[in-house]
Amino acid sequence: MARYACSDLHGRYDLAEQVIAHLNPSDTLYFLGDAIDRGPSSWDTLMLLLTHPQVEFFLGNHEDFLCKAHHEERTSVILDRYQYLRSDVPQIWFSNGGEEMIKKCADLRERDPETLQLILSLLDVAHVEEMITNDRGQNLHLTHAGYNPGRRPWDKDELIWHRSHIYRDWPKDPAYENIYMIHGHTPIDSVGDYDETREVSDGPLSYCGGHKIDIDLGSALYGWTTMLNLDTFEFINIEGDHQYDLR
Ligand SMILES: [Mn+2]
Repeated sequence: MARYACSDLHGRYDLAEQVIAHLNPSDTLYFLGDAIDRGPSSWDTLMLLLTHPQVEFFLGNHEDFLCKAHHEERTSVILDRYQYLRSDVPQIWFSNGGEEMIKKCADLRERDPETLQLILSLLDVAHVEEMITNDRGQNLHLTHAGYNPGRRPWDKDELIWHRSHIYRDWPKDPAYENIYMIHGHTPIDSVGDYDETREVSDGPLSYCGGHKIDIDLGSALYGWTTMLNLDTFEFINIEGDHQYDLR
């Protein structure tokens, strides 16, 4: 019974299929969000991961676009903080690779509103954060964006959007010694501790004194993903079928 984490597949159905194929029947995959946008097959990737019985689905900031575009919060507090104050959610979503899903949702609203409603209700109950204890007794905190545990409480928007924690040190308080943060959201080559001699294909990036592990390999752009074994911290890297020219 293995437990894996994977994140930010961003429309790479070729990678999502391979990830699922690596699961034995008793394994669990914690998918830490951003199934959609940027890559070529957002809808298929979302459906596979959101409905698969072995997948625990976490909300990413791109799924948050989808939810907010269909709820009343078409301009939100967190988006304001990111200086999108004068744009509404669908505009921001479009400029962040959301074209396929915006069209798909418009089409569903017209022809198959039940399916759209089903997706929205599954995303409503998706995880935002989970703490699990692994076989080594380490407490692993799983979220899309990660955070520093020194200053709780974090709200839902921060847990799926926040980035500045990446540049902060892990708190010295012994209460946090046995906590490890597993997150996606920020591609590993954008993390401050990234070593330029490292390749994306080297896998997850352990940083912040080993307390944080970023598993976002920038799948849409680089065509790689990784499955981090949450008990052993070993990982399986997966290369996509093909590269896409995203320009
Ligand atoms: Mn992402």
